[in-house]
Amino acid sequence: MDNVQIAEKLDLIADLLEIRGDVIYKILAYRKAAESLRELGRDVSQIHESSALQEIPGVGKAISEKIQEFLETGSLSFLEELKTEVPPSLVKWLDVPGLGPKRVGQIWQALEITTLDELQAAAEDQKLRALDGLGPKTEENIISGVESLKKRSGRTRLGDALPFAEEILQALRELPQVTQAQAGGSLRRRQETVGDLDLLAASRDPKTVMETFLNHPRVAEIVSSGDVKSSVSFKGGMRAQLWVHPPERFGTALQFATGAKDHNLRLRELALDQGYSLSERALLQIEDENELLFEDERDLYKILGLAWIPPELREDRGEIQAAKEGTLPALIERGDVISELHSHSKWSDGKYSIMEMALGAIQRGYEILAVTDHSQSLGIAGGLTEDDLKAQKEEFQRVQEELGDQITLLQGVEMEILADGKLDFPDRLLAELDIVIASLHTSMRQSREKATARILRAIQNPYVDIIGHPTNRLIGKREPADLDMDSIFEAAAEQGTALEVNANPMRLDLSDIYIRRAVQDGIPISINTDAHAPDEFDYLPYGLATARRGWASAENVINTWSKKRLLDWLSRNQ
Ligand code: DGT
Ligand code: CA
Ligand code: ZN
Repeated sequence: MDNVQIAEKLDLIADLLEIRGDVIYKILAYRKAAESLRELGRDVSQIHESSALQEIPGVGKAISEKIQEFLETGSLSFLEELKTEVPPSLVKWLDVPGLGPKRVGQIWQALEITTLDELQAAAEDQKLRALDGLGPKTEENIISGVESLKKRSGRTRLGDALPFAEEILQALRELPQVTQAQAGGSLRRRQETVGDLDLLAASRDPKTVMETFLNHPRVAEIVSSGDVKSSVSFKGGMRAQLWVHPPERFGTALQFATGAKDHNLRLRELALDQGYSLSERALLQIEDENELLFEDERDLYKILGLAWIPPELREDRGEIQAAKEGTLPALIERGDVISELHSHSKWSDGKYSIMEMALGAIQRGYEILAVTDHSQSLGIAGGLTEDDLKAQKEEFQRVQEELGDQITLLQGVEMEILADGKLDFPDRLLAELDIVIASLHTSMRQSREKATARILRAIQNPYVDIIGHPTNRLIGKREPADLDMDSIFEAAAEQGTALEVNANPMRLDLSDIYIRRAVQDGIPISINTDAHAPDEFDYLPYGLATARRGWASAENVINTWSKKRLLDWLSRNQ
């Protein structure tokens, strides 16, 4: 069992205790321990082997014994007993917006129902209003809550969906009958999660293409199949449809399937104004019913008088107007990025040396690499003390000497913003470092006021260059910290502190909407992979795509700035 699996079990215990109505401090203890385990950065079984479980923050005697039982037996008798008392399916109810543990316990005990479907049925049959404190309004909220929950679950993170789709598309591209194959939908728009894959292929022989698709070894079930459109679900649960179009219609079809729906609606209105009817198949001149076909979707946008709109912008957020006026931003591209400013080595919780990380960065064409290991208070993630930093500096100098002008290394730190708002290092020490990222990793459940004050204090420190993964959310796993983003943007704009777009596909933090706002407010953005190994430098495209969805150009992103400009900026307050 790894850290995340055990953390999930501890959270499950907390949920079940909460539904049962146990005292809150006991519940919080389990949650705190789960959070520590997730953020440990070290294998909990190793810690157990060196008998140091109780040194993990938030892990006392009782919880350490439970972790030990998990590690040694793979299960926990306490949890098994608890499950016989409180059905674990009730935990799903907690995800229904507005439904707290107390209510869950009340409904379960009064109506003796345990599943989400039963809950929905009870609300629809108006059985809840008979209970103490519940009324027709609660029933309505539960019905719509369960529906949105069912819609939400089953989405796949971009980082999983993209390589998967590429594998399927590659199999299609290898067919001689296929002239091109691409994904449309939310995947092509690089949304942070995707519902299903919308795949398109251009071919004059749709039958063969469909056959290859339906027989792909990853297909678990064929939902529907036809000559030009089929729908499947894959092992692991992802769903996809494939359309096969003749090459001369591919551009129009791809445009349609890319969406988003609201973008398409607006485009269709625009076409109508110009006397065209736009469909998935063609642009029809209404007057003479002449079909205009587009192999390349660029020509479709062109004939409508629009600049080609990058898919990441197609969300009906003003992009069609901008394309009409010729004011679309020149979005940032991979080739613009020359520095990586957030990475870890084995000095803290990374797995590779500074030299190995540097070689990985050189291989990927970077001019500058900052290695920013954790600071002392994240002790269990191997956080560095002042003395460690001194020793580390010597290693930086040695590696830099050896590598010469192949790359410029920056010694930095990813400094903890402590629970009470203090920073983990004094200014005197920060002033000596080349770059300082300040991040929040712990005490995520604080009030909005407290959590916001922590970030503000970091922004206002003149030595802090970047706020790392500002909301600390994990997509589908952990809600963002409750922050007053208005004050954070205001402070960052005033101080000129950069906000990070963390490219790890679990994070993508800031997210697109906030990036757009940072761009509008003139706040510097830094796109970083937070790599703990050289391979993880390859998360960059996810960060870039998210920044593009936020309308960011190269100019907005400090990782594109020349070495001189970046170094000047880093020493702006020294
Ligand atoms: P998803 O799968 O939930 O992540 O989101 P999308 O954007 O991939 O949406 P999906 O899979 O329902 O549909 C794929 C694309 O097909 C969508 O982005 C645009 C197009 N589309 C679907 N339904 C309609 C529609 O009713 N009208 C128009 N204009 N386009 C549609
Ligand atoms: Ca889709
Ligand atoms: Zn980091």
